[in-house]
Amino acid sequence: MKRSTIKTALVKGNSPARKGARRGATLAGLAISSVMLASCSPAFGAYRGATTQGRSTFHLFQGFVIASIFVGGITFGLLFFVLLRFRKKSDAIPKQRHSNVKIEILYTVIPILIVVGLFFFTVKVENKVDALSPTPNVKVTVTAFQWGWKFYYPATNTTVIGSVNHYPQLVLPEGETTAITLVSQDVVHGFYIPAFNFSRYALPGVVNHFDFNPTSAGTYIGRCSQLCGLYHSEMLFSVKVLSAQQFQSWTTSQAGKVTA
Ligand SMILES: [Cu+2]
Repeated sequence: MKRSTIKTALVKGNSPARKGARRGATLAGLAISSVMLASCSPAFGAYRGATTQGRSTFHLFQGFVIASIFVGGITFGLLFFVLLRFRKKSDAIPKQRHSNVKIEILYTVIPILIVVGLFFFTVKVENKVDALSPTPNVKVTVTAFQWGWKFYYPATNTTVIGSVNHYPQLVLPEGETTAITLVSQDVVHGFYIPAFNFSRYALPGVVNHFDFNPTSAGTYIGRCSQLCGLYHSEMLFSVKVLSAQQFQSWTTSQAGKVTA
């Protein structure tokens, strides 16, 4: 093929490189669409959240992952397009230009808008997770200590206390608001319930308040998420979410008791 013919083909956009780039873009598009369509609401390996608060955190995480798939897809798509479209085809020196102000403004403004968007949704969800109900149905004081947890229900004077050999259970009602007061008796601990997408420091001298609105009955694992000493790994507990009725009978049966 003559050089002039190749040149004409390039100008007309029928070059093999262009076809390759188009094929690459189609494949990238298909890969992204298949990830999106694999499930209507993919969890991306996260817990879906067994409380209304945890559910909001999950939706925020989902949004972040979807945003990163889009950004990554566009970035890699453009990268491969440029690699294929503008690879060396002849010894001719390509058209030289100093800068492209429009593109520079575009790739500065778009990332700023993305960060502002992510920040906006993060603040919105954090406010929702930290919101405290003025009229909680149940109150529990959680005390972290080396190396266990104490759950105290002031309304019924019920105490559930754990030890290194016995993991305590925090019992909560489903569909109701439980106000938790979190304190530490000695060092810094971390009150972490993975299925609730929730973790908060238990700090000596600091009183933390937060609400849980469990949405599904079941038993969930909880643990200390802050290295707090020799038996830190033994600072496990469980959370049992009962129906409101079952919870009522549990509190009645446990009134005034101290259980380990
Ligand atoms: Cu701890």
